[in-house]
Amino acid sequence: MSESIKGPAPPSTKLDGSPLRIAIVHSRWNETVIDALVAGTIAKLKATGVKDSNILVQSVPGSFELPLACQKVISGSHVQAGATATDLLGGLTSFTSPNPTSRSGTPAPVSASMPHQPFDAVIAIGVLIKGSTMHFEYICESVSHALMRVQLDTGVPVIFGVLTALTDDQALERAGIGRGHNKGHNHGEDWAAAAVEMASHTRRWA
Ligand code: DLZ
Repeated sequence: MSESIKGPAPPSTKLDGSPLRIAIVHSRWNETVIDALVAGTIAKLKATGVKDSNILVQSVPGSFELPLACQKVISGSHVQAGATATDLLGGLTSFTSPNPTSRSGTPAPVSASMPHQPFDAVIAIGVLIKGSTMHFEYICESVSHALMRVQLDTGVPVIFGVLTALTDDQALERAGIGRGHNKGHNHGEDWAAAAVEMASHTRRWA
């Protein structure tokens, strides 16, 4: 069988994440897949030079909650300097360590003296797997439209890291943890690269 031609071409310039602040907002539905995707995303962000301290991770219950959380994370980062952490997060108080192994542990509180620092991009990660009702279709449709709206309304890139899989295997393979001999590819790596590239572009376009 011939190899697939699908996938992104590499960017024309080397990705440099060293000056960037990136937020990851992820759902908790289908946790095995989510964990692999978030880990892959973080690993690639770091590989491009994004500093540990500039990666923030926020979880929400399900994919339906991603757009509002992304909007709050972005708008929270635009409050005036000197705001408290509570103001900064716009009510979202469970930012956790970027270390994926500690994501399910007790959330680390954000320092009350945390200065105002906007995010250069937000990566929304969710895993929707089709069931026997129309739930999947409604959530896929509304979440993809709403995430697009958040990025256009705010001008901050929101990376679409939402898998819309018809089967468990499709989801596992797109997180690089397929059950067959082909483990697949971790799409979190692509989302991280897209975030760094779009964040760099929008810094220049500002
Ligand atoms: C309810 C639900 C269902 C059935 N399936 C998924 C899913 O596959 N992936 C996902 O991220 N979330 C799912 N949810 C939860 C919804 O996204 C949402 O959290 C709830 O409807 C509460 O608003």
